Amino acid sequence: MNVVDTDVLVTCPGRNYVLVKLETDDGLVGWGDATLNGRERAVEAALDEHVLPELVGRDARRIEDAWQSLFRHTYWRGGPVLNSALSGVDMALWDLKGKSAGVPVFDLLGGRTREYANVYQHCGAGSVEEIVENCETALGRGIDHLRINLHAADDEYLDQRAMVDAAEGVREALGPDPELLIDVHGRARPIDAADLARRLEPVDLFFLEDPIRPENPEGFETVREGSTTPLAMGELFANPWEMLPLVERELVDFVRVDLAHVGGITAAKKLATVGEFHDVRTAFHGPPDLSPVGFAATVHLDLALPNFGIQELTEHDAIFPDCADVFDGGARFLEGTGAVDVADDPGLGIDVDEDVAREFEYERSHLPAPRNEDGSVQDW
Ligand code: KDG
Ligand code: MG
Repeated sequence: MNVVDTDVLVTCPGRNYVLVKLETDDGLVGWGDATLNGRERAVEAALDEHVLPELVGRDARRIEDAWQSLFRHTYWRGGPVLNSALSGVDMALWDLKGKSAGVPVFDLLGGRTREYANVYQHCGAGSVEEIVENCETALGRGIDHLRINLHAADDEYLDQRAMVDAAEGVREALGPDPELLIDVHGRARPIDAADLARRLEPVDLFFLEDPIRPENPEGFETVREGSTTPLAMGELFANPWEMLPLVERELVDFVRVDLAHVGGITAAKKLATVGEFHDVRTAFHGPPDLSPVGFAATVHLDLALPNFGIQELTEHDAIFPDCADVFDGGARFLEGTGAVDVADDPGLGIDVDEDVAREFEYERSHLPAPRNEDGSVQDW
């Protein structure tokens, strides 16, 4: 089962996705997701020029060996570009292994630990009334984990008083039952994040996500000491070792890494397993910039983990209808249950129509670039 051909496909059926394709000498095709929002072409070049040529002729069954080699033989290791490329390869190798064994990837990972993976939905909006309305729609579909971010106009920085007031308003309107989540997007300083987390305690959050920037994880000590609000972090880590101390030191309650950045199924599974021994659960990143291939890979891992916590939901076909023409299969929301599942098809259980994908050409895009009133840079 040697790799004989490789390709990287950048498609934009609503937004840009970077897909890795590996073909073996026994005629199998494996797909992986290497999308890095706003830097797609950099990953494409890394794959084309450096990563994929190294795979040709290799035994596709040796997933761990490929991971170690692609991570360590670069010498300059990690970083979002190289690790997104590695992540895409890793997913494609798991897809191939499942297809060759005739079993879904979750079976290769130890088999189901649950019948479905519960999800949370984004219900954020510009006012409490709109947030509550969105939450009620989600609750009507069986989703009882709700992200209630108050959105500022023009992506401006939001003061913490406004965030707390909004969260209190939403809790009051919805009552005690739904689980509520907030993503701070790394905008607070540790001492302010601790204050925010403490002031949010009466709202009884399921978790407060990315309270501080990723560059100085020691700041989590301050946040942790200041409050009992559960904490989540991980989407900005492209090197699994960046996440590790937060889990080992029990400074967070949820590992939120992105499988398309952290090193694929292989790296995310290892981090989740460390979490298992520390009572830390998973809440893997599942935004619209993760392709349906990456989302399927994430749900396969969710289903196999004993310490799965919650899965962020993206319904690609609903937000980007063209995705339905490019991707076939993958994870599906189970209407009325608040959960997602995958079919028992071999591998990741998702096909890509390459001809259609190529019709949706790459569109240059970048993430928002907010600034403070005085013109200085603010995190988005
Ligand atoms: O590309 C950036 C997005 O992935 C990010 O803004 C989404 O924070 C995010 C989340 O929690 O889904
Ligand atoms: Mg986030």
